[in-house]
Amino acid sequence: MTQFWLWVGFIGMVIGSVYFGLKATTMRRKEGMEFPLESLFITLWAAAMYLTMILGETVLRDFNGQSEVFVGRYLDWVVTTPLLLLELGVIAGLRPKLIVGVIGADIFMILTGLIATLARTPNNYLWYIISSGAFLAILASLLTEFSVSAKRRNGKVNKLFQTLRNVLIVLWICYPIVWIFGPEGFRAINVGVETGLYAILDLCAKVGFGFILTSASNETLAQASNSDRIMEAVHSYMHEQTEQSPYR
Ligand code: RET
Repeated sequence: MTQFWLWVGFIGMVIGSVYFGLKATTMRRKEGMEFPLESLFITLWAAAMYLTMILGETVLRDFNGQSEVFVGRYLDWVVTTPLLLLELGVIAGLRPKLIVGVIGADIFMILTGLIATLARTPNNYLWYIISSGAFLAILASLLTEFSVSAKRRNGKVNKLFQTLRNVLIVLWICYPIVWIFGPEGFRAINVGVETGLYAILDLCAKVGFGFILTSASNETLAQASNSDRIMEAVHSYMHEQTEQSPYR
């Protein structure tokens, strides 16, 4: 059962990689081609990490009372979730400093989540709560800073942002729920079911998310990629009094 779902995850990520790879090729030299490229690296790294879990290289056996601990999952997430947030931040036209801050919170969330997975009861719950704190901060920033910034962009880019933000929030919230009912927490679901749920979530959050993103028109992707217009607005605002705006 566990092995079957790891294969589902691996094959799904490979199919996603081929799709995003072809998409990046058709978009070469076009503005916004970083979106299929980023989606490609996300699914490629996930495929690699699924393979290490299939082959057992990133699986700890008989660890602290758990039969199997999948460290590869965290090696996947610590690389891919920052890239997903980067994509969303660029679409929102968010200031780079803020994107870096949110990515910092995200890496903190995944690594403290790994510690929660490795810790014994009851310390695992302490780390779970610490990790969830960072998760709440990320959710809050998506609903405030990201959303406010996206509203300043053109209608189509803002619409794309809102769709992706909503998909991301719904999917990401499922992860800590699976964790708490899984073998790391209350042990209500076994490792096979947990692996299946994570595989489906991972495929939706990576391949599904990337598919929605890269299915937007080339024009929308080019505009989403380009934040010059925002910098233009900032500059002209800052230089209004002194009449030194280079964009006048
Ligand atoms: C953990 C357990 C500790 C508490 C929290 C968690 C959140 C994990 C999340 C993972 C998202 C993964 C994605 C993967 C790739 O597609 C680590 C499960 C809050 C939100 C989106």
